[in-house]
Amino acid sequence: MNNVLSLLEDTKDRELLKIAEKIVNSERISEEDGVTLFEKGTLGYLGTLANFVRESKHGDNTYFNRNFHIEPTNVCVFSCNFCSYSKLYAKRDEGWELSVEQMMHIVKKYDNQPVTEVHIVGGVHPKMTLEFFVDLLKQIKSHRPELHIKGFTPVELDYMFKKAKLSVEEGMALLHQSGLDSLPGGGAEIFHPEVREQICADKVDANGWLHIHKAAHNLGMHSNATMLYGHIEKYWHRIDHMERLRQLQDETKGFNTFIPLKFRNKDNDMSHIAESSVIEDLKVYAIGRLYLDNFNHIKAYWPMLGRHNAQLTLNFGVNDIDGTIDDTTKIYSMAGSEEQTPAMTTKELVTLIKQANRKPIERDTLYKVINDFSVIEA
Ligand code: V47
Ligand code: SF4
Repeated sequence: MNNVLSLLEDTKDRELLKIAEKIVNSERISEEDGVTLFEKGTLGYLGTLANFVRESKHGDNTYFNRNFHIEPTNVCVFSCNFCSYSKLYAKRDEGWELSVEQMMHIVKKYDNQPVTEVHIVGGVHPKMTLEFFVDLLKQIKSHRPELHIKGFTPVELDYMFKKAKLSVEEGMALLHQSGLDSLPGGGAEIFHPEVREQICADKVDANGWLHIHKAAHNLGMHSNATMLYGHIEKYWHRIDHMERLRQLQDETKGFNTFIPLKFRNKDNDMSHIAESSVIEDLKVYAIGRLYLDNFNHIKAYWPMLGRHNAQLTLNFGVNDIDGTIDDTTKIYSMAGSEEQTPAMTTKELVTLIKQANRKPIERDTLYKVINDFSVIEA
């Protein structure tokens, strides 16, 4: 423990030293501390501390999951300014909308593949009702009962529950009974209304997002949380966002993973905003690790961040790296991620993790170990 502080002995700033002491003593840092970390923390300082926390929790274990994605539609009634889908509602003919049958065809394509999870997320199409998704969930479960279904953001859920005239609790219970196992982290963006009203004014607000995750947690489901950073938000908006997540996690313990998502600026209404630097990206991951002391896992989603930068994050608090099999999720390639090529193979991902001197561990959605690739060949 003292080793970590001695590594930081060149840090002259008293405030930063105090925060470092809190972290090595497992004391929670305050919102003010969080902002100070963004304002003054150097990459070396933040990396040392985030790595200390990461290794205390997980050693070198670096998790990944074999999953595939279904995007039911890219048409969306909402108009988030950062989204490269949103303009499609007016020109719906140019978008796609999959029938339950077409989605089942995708599920069946993976019949003989060792995937453990399907991640379902897309735009909000008025024709895709709660009933439609209940049918989809039931069909997936009857075809492949052990496949974990992680699906729908509170944006999609809020819309379908309201349309079905059900409360959040009733709607969540119905989906859970129909086969939905957990919720992904999307739709969170930045919670604070000062930012939210400028980037995604018309969709579910912070309280609505948190309410839906809480309802899922109360049913025993787990979920993830994201934060879309690197656009118009200030440091304190990021901390406010993480604070709201930390508070709900104290209450429910239902979150598995925090996933910072780097804003990409191609073909959307925020294209004039420059993307964040790699330095800033690494700081966000490290501070996420330090602030969210009650989250077990911090995940880098490489299709969005780029595989080389994702590899770097493994020294800045990240212990999970997502995206294998055919993860060519279109929302990212449309938004300008350089990762347009098909997914990394398991072997490539294992190599990437080993190059960072970490242990590649294949997990299921709930972090049960499936294969330890530090002792077997990929
Ligand atoms: O909520 C949209 C983001 C999210 C852009 O839980 C953009 O395991 C950057 O949440 N630049 C949806 N990001 C995806 C998501 C996710 C992804 C991977 C794993 C998990 C998980 C969740 O995508 C949206 C939004 O924040 N997004 N447009 C953009 N231009
Ligand atoms: Fe619709 Fe989601 Fe895009 Fe917003 S981010 S416009 S809710 S698909």
